[in-house]
Amino acid sequence: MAFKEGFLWGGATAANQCEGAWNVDGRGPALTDVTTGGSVNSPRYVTFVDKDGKPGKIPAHGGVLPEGAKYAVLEDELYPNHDGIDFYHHYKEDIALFAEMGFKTFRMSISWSRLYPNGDELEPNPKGIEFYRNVFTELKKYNIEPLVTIWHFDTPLYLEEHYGGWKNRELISFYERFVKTCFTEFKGLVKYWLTFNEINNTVMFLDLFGGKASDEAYQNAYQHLHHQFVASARAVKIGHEIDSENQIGCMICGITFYPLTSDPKDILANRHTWEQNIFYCGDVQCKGEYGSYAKRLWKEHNVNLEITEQDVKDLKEGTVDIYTFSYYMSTIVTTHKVDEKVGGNFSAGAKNPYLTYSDWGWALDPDGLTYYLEMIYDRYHKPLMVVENGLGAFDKVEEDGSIHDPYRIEYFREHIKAMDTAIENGVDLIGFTPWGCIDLVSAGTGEMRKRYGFIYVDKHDDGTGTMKRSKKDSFEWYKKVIASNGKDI
Ligand code: P53
Repeated sequence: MAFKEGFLWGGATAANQCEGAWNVDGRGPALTDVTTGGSVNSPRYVTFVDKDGKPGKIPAHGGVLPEGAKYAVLEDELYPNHDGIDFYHHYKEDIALFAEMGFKTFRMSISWSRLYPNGDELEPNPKGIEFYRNVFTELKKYNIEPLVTIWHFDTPLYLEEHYGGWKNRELISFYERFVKTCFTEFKGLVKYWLTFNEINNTVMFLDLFGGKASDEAYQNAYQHLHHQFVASARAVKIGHEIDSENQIGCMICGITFYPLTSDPKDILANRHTWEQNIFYCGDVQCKGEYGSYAKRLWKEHNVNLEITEQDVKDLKEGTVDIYTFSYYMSTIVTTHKVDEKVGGNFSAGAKNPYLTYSDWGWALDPDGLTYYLEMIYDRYHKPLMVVENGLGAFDKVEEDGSIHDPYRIEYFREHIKAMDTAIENGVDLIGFTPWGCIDLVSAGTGEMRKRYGFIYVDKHDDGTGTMKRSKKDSFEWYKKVIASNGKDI
């Protein structure tokens, strides 16, 4: 096995999906707090009251709030992110379990609205800072290096409502204030940072799943992204100024795209899909400027971006130190009509006859991970980290409390082999943090029953559960993998 000495084995989570304590110690709400639970067949909804005070809901992906409506928590709805798995009150117990598995690193995110409840305050909430300092100190106790995502889909709700979210340039300065606080307050405790989780989702999810988005939707998405690129670049600069030890990365939702046929039109469409969905963001964040194809993408949807001279300078000066990404699946691109679609959530494309699919319709494709790693390393020559990967599955608790999850072990075994191959082939891969190392709320469907963890949490979709933690079979297996630095899989 080719994993280097000091390879960062660990696990990954996000604040809004695990912390719970959504309104505790001065935390303000985020969009996820007005988002209901869904399932593979039914979407999550965002809830609101309209201008006449009548309750209503819109689909979380692609829904548009009616004129004059306000986001609201409704009485007869369930909001899984409100409780998460209550990491807020269980972090010591959870970190002890991570340490038992031998984690070298732990990926987590900071809830923006825990530090700045509305997002536009001048001073942070001391209780929020105290919580994260306690978590980082606890990790240090076990020599676990925190890997901190600054923004993981959870812009404070107030900024969404009063400023219109990221399509408003003002968000850049609020984010800047937030990151300055993070870098200053947690200096010496945290060295690895990611500026925006799966930044490319904003444009990738526009038309990946069947429908065609409007030009206006593209305009907003590209302007939103531009503001996040500038915010990210400024964060990199600020982070380096505050502590030259800081290693700051981008985070891309890594999907490997394949053409369905050898029709040159499919090959070209596939290349263009990589450009829009994957390279567009990585190129700006790694190379400091838009790719040559960006003009074509904007033209296709009549997009006119507002880009200032200062923006161009910031992008150039704020390139990331490392490239990180999530990897769950590959997807098929074609210009041809297809009979059989995959179904499931986030996977409406053509079915790949060479692959099998998870219960949520996600293609299981370890070779796609090797492909992605090799392709991206060759493009940027920056250290890479796979900061999410894993199998969302139904787990069964046996009468004696044990949980047998050989399917998860098998999944990871194949993906670890895929990483090993890429390293053998020259890729500088420095870390691996499987997603939801402890069960948590799914981002896509809001479910608890879509479980990823080595650690099981007794929490269910109807809101019941004791929050008790227990080890699945994969827990001991992963412990062995880490202890042998990836040799004993
Ligand atoms: P869930 C879609 C496709 C690939 C990754 O996803 C995605 C999504 C959005 O759901 O998100 C990442 O929970 C994301 C995590 C998320 C994880 O993948 O839908 O960074 O927050 O939980 C897994 O199964």
